[in-house]
Amino acid sequence: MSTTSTSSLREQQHPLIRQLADCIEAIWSKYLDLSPYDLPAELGYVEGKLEGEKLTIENRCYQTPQFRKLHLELAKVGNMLDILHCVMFPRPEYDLPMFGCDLVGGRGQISAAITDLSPLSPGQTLPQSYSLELSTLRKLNFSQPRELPEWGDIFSEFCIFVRPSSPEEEAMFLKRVEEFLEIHCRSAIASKAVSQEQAMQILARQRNYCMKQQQNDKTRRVLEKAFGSAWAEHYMTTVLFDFQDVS
Ligand code: BLA
Repeated sequence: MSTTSTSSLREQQHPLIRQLADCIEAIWSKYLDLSPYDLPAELGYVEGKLEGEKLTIENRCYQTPQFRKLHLELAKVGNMLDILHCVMFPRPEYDLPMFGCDLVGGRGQISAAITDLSPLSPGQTLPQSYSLELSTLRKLNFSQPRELPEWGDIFSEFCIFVRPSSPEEEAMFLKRVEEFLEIHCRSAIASKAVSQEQAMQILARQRNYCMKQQQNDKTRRVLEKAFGSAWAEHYMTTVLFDFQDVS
């Protein structure tokens, strides 16, 4: 399946967001066997108003044999806020971490750039092959690192959370996301299904990851102000961070 159809929103986004969106889709189509994933009705493209500014959300979703959902979202609030949100939800039969990335910017400056391969294995550790490969990546120094919120204990030691302060730092961030995605997609297509028992544990970890992410008040506030609190709750629990209940 081709991912190259044009997006109207993408052309209007901060250049780093545009480049990152292109990079994510290029790596997905290079490695993964993509099929369509249908979002709940009415949630693919949404518009609302935030403080008199138009909030537009554009979603791209796929599934693959190893991932139950690949989600790439671009959002824009007038000229105030540009957002890229991306999560790869593995199927619980595979012992794979959660890839996540969030870029938030406005008026020409990215204020938050975060990316991680977050562990879902029992014991909250990454599979050994990931730890080994990620350890070989060069240590990055950003001049403005940011502190994770309280719910951020889901992230790994390899998580990057910064305010990029120059074009060089933006390029460094983009490159690191590309490295994470290359490692992740190559590992995913080579991975073997785990036992039913292990899958249940992984499912519980995925649920924990999503519940923690649902505690992000900064995301919730933007959505609540534009669409109301019931819609924000629905969107955060069915589109951004949905999970299957552990029976
Ligand atoms: C921060 N997320 C933010 C911020 C905003 C949003 C406005 C604050 C930016 C700042 O402090 O500079 C808003 N993000 C959104 C909205 C959407 C979105 C509206 O994705 C979607 C429509 N968030 C994720 C993922 C990760 C993530 C996948 O969606 C990580 C893998 C992390 N975002 C994340 C973190 C913060 C953040 C850790 C900082 C939260 C804080 O400082 O409290």
